[in-house]
Amino acid sequence: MRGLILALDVYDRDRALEIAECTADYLWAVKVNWPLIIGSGLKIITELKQVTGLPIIADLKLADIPNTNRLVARRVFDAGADYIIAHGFTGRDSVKAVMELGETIIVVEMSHPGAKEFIQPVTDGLIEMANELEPFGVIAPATRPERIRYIRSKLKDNIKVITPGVGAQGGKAGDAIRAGADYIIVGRAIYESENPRESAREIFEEVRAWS
Ligand code: OMP
Repeated sequence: MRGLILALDVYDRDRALEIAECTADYLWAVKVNWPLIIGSGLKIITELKQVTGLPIIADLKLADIPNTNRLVARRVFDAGADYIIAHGFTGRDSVKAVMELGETIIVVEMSHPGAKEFIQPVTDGLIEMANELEPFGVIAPATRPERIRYIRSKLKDNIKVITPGVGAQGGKAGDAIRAGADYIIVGRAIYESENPRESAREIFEEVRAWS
């Protein structure tokens, strides 16, 4: 199964709910990051679930000691998040603290240019950890389809590859899917569009065409 994830990086509650509702038909899940949590509070997770009926991914990129990761993750899962994104570079114990509470997605490489400085050199180790812990999925860059292909080739089949970087960051949904992505994350190309529903539909069709 392939699907589209909306990165709902707006501050405002009403706008977030409006965009999520009008695009929901084309989404597999809605991803909530710090901008929306800071702007609208943690309850936005519960509200988005009610309005869309879709899984909610809390993209907190947790990167702390196990106890702090646990304290944060517990409240976020309690609010209704179905998945939490955590960094892997903090080590197995920190990641396990999140995984013990719910479904987890581990960052093994990022989509921005700076990811080449420190994250890409340790991607192999992060993949190894993911294969051992078997999280729901890993984050890989849609801006570098060759890296998606590489990561997919090293990863156990039951671990999903989830790729941000389509649209505003220059990646293409079709390229990412052909390289092995299971899910495409798109933010600005949808929520900054004059017609978010139509933009979501177009990307959804592209994902479907290459699936
Ligand atoms: P747009 O660039 O607006 O499509 O948004 C991309 C979304 O994916 C944002 O919420 C980012 O925080 C997130 N993201 C990346 O862009 N790159 C990464 O390497 C990882 C993530 C993520 O974990 O979702």
